[in-house]
Amino acid sequence: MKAVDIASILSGKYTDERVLIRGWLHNMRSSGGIHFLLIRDGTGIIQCTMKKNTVKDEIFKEAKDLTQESSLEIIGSVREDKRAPRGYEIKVEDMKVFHRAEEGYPIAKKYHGPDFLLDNRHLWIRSQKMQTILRIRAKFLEAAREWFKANGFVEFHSPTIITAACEGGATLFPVKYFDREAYLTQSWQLYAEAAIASLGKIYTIAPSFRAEKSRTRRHLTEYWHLEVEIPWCDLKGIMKVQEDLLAYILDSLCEEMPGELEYLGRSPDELRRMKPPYERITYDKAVKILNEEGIFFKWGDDITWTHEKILTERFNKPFFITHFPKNVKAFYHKPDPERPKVTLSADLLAPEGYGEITGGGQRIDSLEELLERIKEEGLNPEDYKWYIDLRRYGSVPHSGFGLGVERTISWICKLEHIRDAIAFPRLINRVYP
Ligand code: NSS
Repeated sequence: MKAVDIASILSGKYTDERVLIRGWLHNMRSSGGIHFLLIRDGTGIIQCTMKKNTVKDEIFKEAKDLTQESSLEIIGSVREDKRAPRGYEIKVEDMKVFHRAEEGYPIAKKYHGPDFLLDNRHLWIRSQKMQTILRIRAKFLEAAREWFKANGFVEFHSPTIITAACEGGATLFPVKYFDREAYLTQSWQLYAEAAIASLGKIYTIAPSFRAEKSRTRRHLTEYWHLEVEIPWCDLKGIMKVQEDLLAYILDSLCEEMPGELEYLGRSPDELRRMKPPYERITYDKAVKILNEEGIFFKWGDDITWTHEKILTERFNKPFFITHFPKNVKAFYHKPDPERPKVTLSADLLAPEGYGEITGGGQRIDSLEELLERIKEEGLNPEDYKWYIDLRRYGSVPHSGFGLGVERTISWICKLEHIRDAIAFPRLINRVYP
C-alpha cells in the first residue's frame, strides 16, 4: 500500500477510503478502550482512533505505552467527523512502529524560555508554530520564483567567498583562505552587475553574511537575500519591480495559505489590503516627519530602526524612502544628477513597526563618477578593479535591490523576533545547533 499525505486526507480526498499514513506521534491520550493518537507527517496533523476490539491485542498494548515523537505507520479508514480536531479522523486497523522515541522528549507542553527553545531548535522546528512559518517561507520563495519565471528573469549565482566589501567593511566576516584573507559575501550585487551584460534581467535567492555586532530583533549574521539586477532600468523602474513582485507573493500566500497565516495571527484580508502602489517619500520628508514627532534628527544622519518604527506608524502598507544622502549609502549608489548630495536609492519599509525589508536603487554607470566615489569613501580602487572594468566595456544605466527574506517573513507572519523566520538562526551569540 502506498502512503498518502495527511493534507490530502484533510482536504476530503480519501473520505471513507482505506489509507496508509506515516508520521510522528505528536500527542496521545487514552480514554476507556480507545487511544486517540495525533499523527503529524509534515503536511498536517490528524487524529487516529484505535479501539481495543478493532486491532490486534499486542498492537493496542504497544500503542498504550507509545512515547511522544515515536515514528510510525498506520493503516485505517478515513471518516469525516465534526468532533475530530480537524474534521477528519482515521479508524485504526493496523500500526507499525518504526522507532519508539526515548522517554522524556525535551519539549513539553509547558512554557519554555527562548534560550531553551534555541538550544533545542533541532526539535523545536517540529512545533506547529515553526512548521507553519517554515511552510510560509517556502511558499514565499516558490511564489517569487514563479514571478521571476513569468517575467523573464534568469537565476544567477555569485561566489560566497569574496575579496572586496559591497556594503562596508564593518560587517565583513573574514575567512582564512589558504595564505590570504578573504570574506563571506554581504550581497550578490557586484557580481550581478557583471552578469547583466551576459544574461540580462537576473535574480538570486542565496545566503548573505554580516558580522552584526549588536543584538537586535531584526539582524541575523547569516540571512537569505533575494536580489535582483536589471540593465536599462532606473530608480522608478526598480521600485515598480519590487511592488509587482511583493504583490504577487502576498496574493499567492493569501490564496494558498490563509489558514497558516491566520494561525500566526495574520489576517489574509489585512495583507490583501496592502496592495501597491506603495507611497514614496523622500529622505528629506522622512527627516521632516521625525522632527515633527519631536525626534532630534539632523539631515545626513542614518535612519535607524527606532526612527523607522516611528515612520511606519504613519503608513498602513509598505512604503519607500528614496533619495538618501550619499554618506549613508554604499559607494555604488548613483548620485542624483539634479542634486548630487543625494543618491538614486530606495528602501522599502514594512508597516506595523517592522521597517526596512529591501534596499537598492540605481547604480553608478560612469567610470569617472565611480572612481570618484571610491576615492571619496576611502576605498582601494585595486580591490574593485574588475568591478570598475564594467564601466569600460558597454556600461548601461542599471538598477537592483536586495530583499531580506527573514525580515519580510517576520513582517508577514507578525513575528516578534527575526530568529523565528529561519530554522537555524545565526546570531551574534549563537551558531549552535
Ligand atoms: O545592505 S542592504 O540594504 N543592501 C544590499 O545589500 C544591496 N547590495 C542589495 C542589492 O541592491 N542587491 O541589504 C538589503 C536587505 C535589507 O533591506 C534587509 O532586508 C536585509 O537585506 N538585511 C538583513 N537581514 C537580516 N539580517 C541582517 N543582518 C541584514 N542586513 C541586511
